[in-house]
Amino acid sequence: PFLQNVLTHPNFVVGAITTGFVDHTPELFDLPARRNRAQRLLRFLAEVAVNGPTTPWATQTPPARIEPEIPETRADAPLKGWRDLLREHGPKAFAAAVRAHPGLLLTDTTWRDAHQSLLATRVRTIDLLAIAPATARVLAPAFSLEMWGGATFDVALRFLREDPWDRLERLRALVPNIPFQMLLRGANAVGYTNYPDNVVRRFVRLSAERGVDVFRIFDCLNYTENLKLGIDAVGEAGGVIEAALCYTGDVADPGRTKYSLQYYVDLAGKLVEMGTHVLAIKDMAGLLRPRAATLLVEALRAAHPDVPIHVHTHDTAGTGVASMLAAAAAGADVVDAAITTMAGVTSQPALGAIVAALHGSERDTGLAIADLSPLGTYWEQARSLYAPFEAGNLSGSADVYLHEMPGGQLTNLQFQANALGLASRWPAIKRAYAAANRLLGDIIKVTPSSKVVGDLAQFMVQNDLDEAQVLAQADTLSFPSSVVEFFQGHLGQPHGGFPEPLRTRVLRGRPTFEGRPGASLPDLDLDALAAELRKLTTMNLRDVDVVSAALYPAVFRDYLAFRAQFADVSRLPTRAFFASLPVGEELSVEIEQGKTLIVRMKAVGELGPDGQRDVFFELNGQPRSLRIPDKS
Ligand code: 3PY
Ligand code: ZN
Repeated sequence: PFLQNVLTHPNFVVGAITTGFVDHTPELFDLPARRNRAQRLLRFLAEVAVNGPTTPWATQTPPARIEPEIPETRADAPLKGWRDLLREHGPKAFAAAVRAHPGLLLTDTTWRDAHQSLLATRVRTIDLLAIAPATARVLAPAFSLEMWGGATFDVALRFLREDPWDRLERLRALVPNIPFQMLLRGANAVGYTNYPDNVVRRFVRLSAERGVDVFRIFDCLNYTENLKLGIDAVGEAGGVIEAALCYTGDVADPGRTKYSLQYYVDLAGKLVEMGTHVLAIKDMAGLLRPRAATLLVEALRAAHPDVPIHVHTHDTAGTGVASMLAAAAAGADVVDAAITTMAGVTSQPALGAIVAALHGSERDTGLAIADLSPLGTYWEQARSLYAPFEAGNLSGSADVYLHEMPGGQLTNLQFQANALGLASRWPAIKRAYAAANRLLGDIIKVTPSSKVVGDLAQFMVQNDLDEAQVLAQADTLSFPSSVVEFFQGHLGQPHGGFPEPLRTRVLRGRPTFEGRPGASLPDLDLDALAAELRKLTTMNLRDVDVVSAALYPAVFRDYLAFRAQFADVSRLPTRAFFASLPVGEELSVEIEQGKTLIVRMKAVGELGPDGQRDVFFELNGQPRSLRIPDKS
């Protein structure tokens, strides 16, 4: 097959072969995939040794040299949990049982939002798998584990070079008992734009089939037309529908009237009418203060006594635990928290703190601090492997009440400002963010509407424009495309309409959309896409891959090319994935269950006249070497 590949390779056919052909053309090695897996992983390690990390770091700090302590689990203990009830009796009975449960239930967000908010979403499957058996046991009483959705899908393919579906399937196998929860961006699915309805439906159906149980569905403008698509798709797939009210403003402040208690109660009424099984309050920035939590939960509880209420917040200012306790006292059924060593600041409030606070009370969570301890220890150590991606906020900040940035975006914008050498402008960016929000009409800010506000804020800082200047010069400024598209109606219709005269001045006659933007998108021909992808890869193409390609066309093609060149790098331990393997250090890589490679890097050679370096390894005791072009 190797010879066959050489003979039929397009470069060979057209005679474009150079002496480096075989080295530069790794896809020649595709067919005997098993045999060449080891070779391709060595190629990856060699590539990182010569040219540095394939995933750029955000800080100067390397991954720690540590093997996180994995708690022992007793294989004999039976695994039971809320998922058993869900599977046996369905979403409606599940919701009723949750509502009837006296204690406060918890969702652990460590596997999704916590690392999205603290570590740029970089946590890899291998480190989730290591702690999954212990998590399945310790958190068996939990409502759910949030482990997918939001940015995890994109970042897995784009930066971690691993398959998000594979993550879902492998974790599911280790955690059969606790419901898995994902964050679905309504018509934006797990992306940043509107997708055709058939893509959203197919994505949701496959997610449910592969193991997602609870779907938290939100829309970045709380636009019910967009929400309806997600709600219907989850309903058709048989999942638990958890439609979310995205929370902004302050319902306890009589001076902030745009997003009032009545606004949220009305919205909740529509979501219940549309068939949601659970109501989520999604406080993506951490603005829900304890008093507001009391008012909001009490109002929703009074309006919908039978619908479970699930509250999500971020601990950005430090009020997270207090707000969740207030929500619990007011009648919330479930709250989100993160394992304590992955909690706080822009992440969720600390799970251990909530458990301790309610211990012995009517709302006791049924979890014990001592049992949680090994999970905390594991994450404390595992987190240090991700030091290159630490957002690095050493404390919370009550500034969030002024700028209202979502937790994930806050760290992301800081990351970008640092990368652009604009770290000293960070205070200006925060002020500009608040100003941009006012200019846009005080909108709900969450992916992707938060990006519109962030883009306008950066534009204002870069061009030294204040709020009044933007308004005065709007006719002539060349606004970021996300801002123009927002005003055109590409995200949907904001509560209270678009601000005028700014909209007219920004659009200058460009077309506008009324209603749900996705409604005018034709269905995507998924069969044609599958056929096209088959031409690109010799990999066994699954239905889920076609959906990945529909959601992220360029990113997925890039992932396929990477995978052909370097095999499944998700099998590499995290330190070896992010940083060059130190010479002499032994690495063990389980490429499939029971099949382990022992790799030792022996040396990186001098730069040759052809611009390449030899990298010498020992693979299971045998010498191997690879030539890698030095890109420096
Ligand atoms: C996401 O969309 O990724 C979010 O976490 C929104 O809060
Ligand atoms: Zn969040």
